Amino acid sequence: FDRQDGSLVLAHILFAFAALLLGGIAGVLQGLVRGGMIELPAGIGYYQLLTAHGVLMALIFTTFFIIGFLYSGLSKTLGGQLLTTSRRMGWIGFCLMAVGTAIGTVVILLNQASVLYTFYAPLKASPYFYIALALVVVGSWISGFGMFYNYRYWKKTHKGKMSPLFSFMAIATMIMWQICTIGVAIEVLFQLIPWSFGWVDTINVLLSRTLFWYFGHPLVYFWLLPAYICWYVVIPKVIGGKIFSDALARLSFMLFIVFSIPVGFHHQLMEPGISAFWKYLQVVLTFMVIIPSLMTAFSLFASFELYGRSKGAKGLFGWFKYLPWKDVRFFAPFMGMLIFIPAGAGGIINASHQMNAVVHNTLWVTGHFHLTVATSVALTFFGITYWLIPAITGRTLTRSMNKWGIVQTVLWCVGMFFMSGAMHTVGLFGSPRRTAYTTYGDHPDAILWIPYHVAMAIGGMILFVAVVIMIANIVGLLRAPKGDTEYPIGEVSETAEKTPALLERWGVWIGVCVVLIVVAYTIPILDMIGGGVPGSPGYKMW
Ligand code: HAS
Repeated sequence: FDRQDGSLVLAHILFAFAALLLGGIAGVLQGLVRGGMIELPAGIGYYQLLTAHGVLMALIFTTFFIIGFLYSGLSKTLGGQLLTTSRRMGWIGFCLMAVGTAIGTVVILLNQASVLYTFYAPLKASPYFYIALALVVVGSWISGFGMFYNYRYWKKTHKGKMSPLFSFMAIATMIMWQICTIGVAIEVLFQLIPWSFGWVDTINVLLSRTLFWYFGHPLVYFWLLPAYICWYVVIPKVIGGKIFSDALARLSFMLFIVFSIPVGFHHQLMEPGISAFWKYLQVVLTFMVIIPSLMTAFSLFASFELYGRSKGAKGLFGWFKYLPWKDVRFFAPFMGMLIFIPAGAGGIINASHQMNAVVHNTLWVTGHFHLTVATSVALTFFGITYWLIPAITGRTLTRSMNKWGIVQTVLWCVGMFFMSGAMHTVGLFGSPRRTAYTTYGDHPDAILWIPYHVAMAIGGMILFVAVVIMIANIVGLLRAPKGDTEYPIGEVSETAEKTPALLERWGVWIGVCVVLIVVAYTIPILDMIGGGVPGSPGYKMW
């Protein structure tokens, strides 16, 4: 692996895990507070810690890890070395994001930004928190442009050729990211910053939430797609098999570009001010964005089965025992996949309007995203780390570190079982998300919830131990014996059909994406700017 590229990647990965550690400390503490097991000293607030936890884990850990991972794959698959300009842009992006993170973290720790990771108005933070967010977003854009620059150069110098699957997927992920972050950038620059500096007195809350969710839902796919890259491209190689179909993999990523953005209203189904018709339309589109995940599930099963059969497996699930269960590079992402089945089913429940009325703003939703991003995605990122760090530093994963990796994965799953299981269950009993410890004046319902909150805290403690082991594993990887570690990139199965050129015509797919965004958002946003839909959606006739 190119040494200069390796430094860029390593900086991102180490920064990501530093954020994970800090976010993990905040997470376990707020979990213990919520469970009524501790009280915070020195005037530290529950919401302050909850904000630090959400921002550092959901926004910072993910973004740094993803950009580092995508850069590594581009370096590997587009000729073994990044272009100098592209690498420089990666460093500029990294520095801006790091400065933004440092400012944001300080402001949160000073209790000047206890607005949670969604920073909904009318909760108001110090303007410097929003400036810090803007720096992170702008930094990620520069990194994204660096990737596009490298990719375009490759396409120009390889006329008529399909780009390598990893690089294609990385570019698709970043295109989605660049389009969706425009929403949050407008919210931050034109609404939150002027309002928090006091330049304007009021803020259009509904519009700000809408701009946030225009970004917020594709954000979850920005987390997911790099995990999918690992599942599609890396895992087949790790198990010794082949990628089932290049065309199917590319199609699923293009469908994510098309459908992942015009769906933000499914986070706002319970909000007045958006008429029922537009909510309905965006729920239909949400059901469309489930399709590429179902295609992914199909493709993964196919890869596993093809490999198993090539080894002589018989029957429907005979392939199961041929998978490399003792290899953490496979085991951690596989547990992520397995858990994504109930996690995704939970998402489909959330997206169904009537059921959303039951679960919205309850701990069920917190349970949902701890299975999706904090398990399926996080475990996959951990699995990647076990080969990525050795591959870029010229070291090897030892047997004992592999074993610790498996222990860490198992602990993560057990901790999440308690935490997310309790969240889902007590959410159905009505326990709200995002509240500090309270018995609501000893209300019988709230008393019933408490044992579940304690189970959540116990799960949180197990997860914290797993975070510490992960950090120790990373230190171990950095000091591992010198040697060569493979950067696993799978080959496509010989039986796969040829990939149609349409699947690399970016303009077509981005065009469809823009049309859908315009259709799904123009009228509702005009309504919001023009004073809103009169009455609540239930009273609207269309
Ligand atoms: Fe979600 C809320 C709907 C996926 C994250 N979601 C959230 C929030 C977050 C989040 C963070 O419609 C909270 C936001 C907040 O703070 O308010 N979500 C969905 C839907 C999907 C979905 C329809 N979410 C995700 C992913 C996330 C994520 C992915 C992070 C990475 N979500 C919602 C809705 C809300 C919501 C509403 C708002 C709730 C409210 O009221 O506030 C879909 O994309 C899910 C599709 C997934 C599948 C599963 C496919 C399975 C695969 C694995 C195959 C396994 C194999 C191994 C091969 C259909 C690919 C098997 C081996 C064996 C041996 C069996």
